[in-house]
Amino acid sequence: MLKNDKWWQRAVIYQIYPRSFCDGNGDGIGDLRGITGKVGYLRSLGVDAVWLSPIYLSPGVDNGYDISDYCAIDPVFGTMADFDELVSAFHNNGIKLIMDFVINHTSVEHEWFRKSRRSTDNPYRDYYIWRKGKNGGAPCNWTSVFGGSAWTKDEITGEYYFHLFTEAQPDLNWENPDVRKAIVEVGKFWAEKGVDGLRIDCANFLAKNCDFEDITENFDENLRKKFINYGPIHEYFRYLNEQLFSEYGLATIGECSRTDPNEAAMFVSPDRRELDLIFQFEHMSLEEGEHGKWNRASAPPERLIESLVKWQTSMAGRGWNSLYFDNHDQPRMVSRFGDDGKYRAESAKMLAVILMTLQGTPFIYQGTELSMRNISLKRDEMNDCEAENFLAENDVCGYYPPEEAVAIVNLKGRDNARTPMQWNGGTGAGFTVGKPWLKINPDYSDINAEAMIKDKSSVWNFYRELIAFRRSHEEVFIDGVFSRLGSPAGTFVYTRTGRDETMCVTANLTARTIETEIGHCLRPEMFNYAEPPLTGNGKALLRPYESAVWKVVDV
Ligand code: TEU
Ligand code: CA
Repeated sequence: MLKNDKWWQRAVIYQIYPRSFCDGNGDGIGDLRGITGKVGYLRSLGVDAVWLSPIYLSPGVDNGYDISDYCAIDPVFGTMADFDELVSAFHNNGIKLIMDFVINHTSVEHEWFRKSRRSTDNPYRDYYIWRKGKNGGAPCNWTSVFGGSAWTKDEITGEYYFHLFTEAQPDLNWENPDVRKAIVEVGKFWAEKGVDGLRIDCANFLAKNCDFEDITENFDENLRKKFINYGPIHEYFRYLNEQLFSEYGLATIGECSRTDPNEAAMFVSPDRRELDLIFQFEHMSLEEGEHGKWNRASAPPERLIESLVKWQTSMAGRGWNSLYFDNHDQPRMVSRFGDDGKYRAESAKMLAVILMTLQGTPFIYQGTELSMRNISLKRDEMNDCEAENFLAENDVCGYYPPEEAVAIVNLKGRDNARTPMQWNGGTGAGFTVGKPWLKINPDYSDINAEAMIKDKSSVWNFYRELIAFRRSHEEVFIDGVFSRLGSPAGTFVYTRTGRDETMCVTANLTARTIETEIGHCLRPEMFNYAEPPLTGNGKALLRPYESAVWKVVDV
């Protein structure tokens, strides 16, 4: 019997970015039938659930995170019949489905917004946030997450609407109970189609301080306080939980950037009946500087380790952690936290060991199981609206010389995660027979699923073994208490102590060989070099990016 026995606590979840996963009809864009064709692949990898990034009708300004109809499938991805087929294929293979629930904003093309903008007194006006301008400009000086003003003037009524993201993504007005009800109806629609869970986009941004006063000092910090984990946010989630999540037994994961463990517990403590999990961002924000994420810096491994330890210990007994090192908004994890050159395979496997053995629910982003890497794009090859906004702003403000800005986008930008999945070494990488919508990483001749599945020592096979290993030691990896042991900087050594067994994990996050204490009586179970780390006198010698899982055995 597990203490934490909910399906989403036991699951390994795989994220699919549909546009880049598999193209079923040769138009260069991934689609639903492409995904259905890969259910066998997911099953053999061993994942329990899939989180699907948006597939709803959308003009595609933010690749589907700008929705014009919540209850329709975008034709680029297929039809509702294709969706129903996908749900059955997943369920017949024991895979649950989590949909992206983008409820902070819609597209400007959504019917609600088209009605809303028509006049100041129409019934949909209050579905969005409209204000009169001030002194010939925007109602206040707040900026959007993607740069530029958070307000856009609409010619029809001469008023401004509020948007935390691009101007094509107007924010819904969550203060309006009709909006909350309408969103519950959307959720019900998908729940009735058999969906098992929701990943809630920008979950902690829904409530805003609608006084919209100018920010006069500490701009970034004070701006965040206006809409991150603001005021009534918890009321909204209790309402959604009562009306929707609990009603249909949906698992929920809220995307919550800039949230500390205490705030996190307010979302995920079971007694609060709000969300099951959140994606917190601390370990994704360690490198930020003056221009936010647009910064060359990388974080020293010790900072990453400290952040992981902080969340392991502070959430224990209070709420469940989600575990991830990348997603569709982040650079590739092996390029960011490992070494995507000489030690690509070793460092990808080392990160996988940590991902699969900390307490929480691990998320694998598509291609990470292949150790897919960042790509280097020229400015005109880029697609991401966030990068585009930053580069345009940089042209005006000159934060960086233009080539430097492009280099930074290549390090930190979201297109890195969105290049097509590399299925084989043939033309189009097995992703498409057409022209791919975004450049395929030229490394696909070596880094691809077909080659890696055949190679017993590949990153792919290591993921598969780790998932199976985790499952066969479920009690210790799910319920077991986490405890960090002292070890030299750049290494991460911890134990998980369960009812019947204790596991010890040793990981070297650097390219140096480092000796660390590990104690006696450890039996290597999983390791990322051909043989386990060299041990003697209670010490282990960890080669570059070497990691292992050890079982503590009786003397
Ligand atoms: O991201 C929300 C978010 O906070 C982003 O600013 C994220 O931190 C950023 O992309 C990282 O650089 C969600 C989605 O995951 C993202 O793909 C969407 O673009 C965004 O919402 C708007 O819907
Ligand atoms: Ca297609």
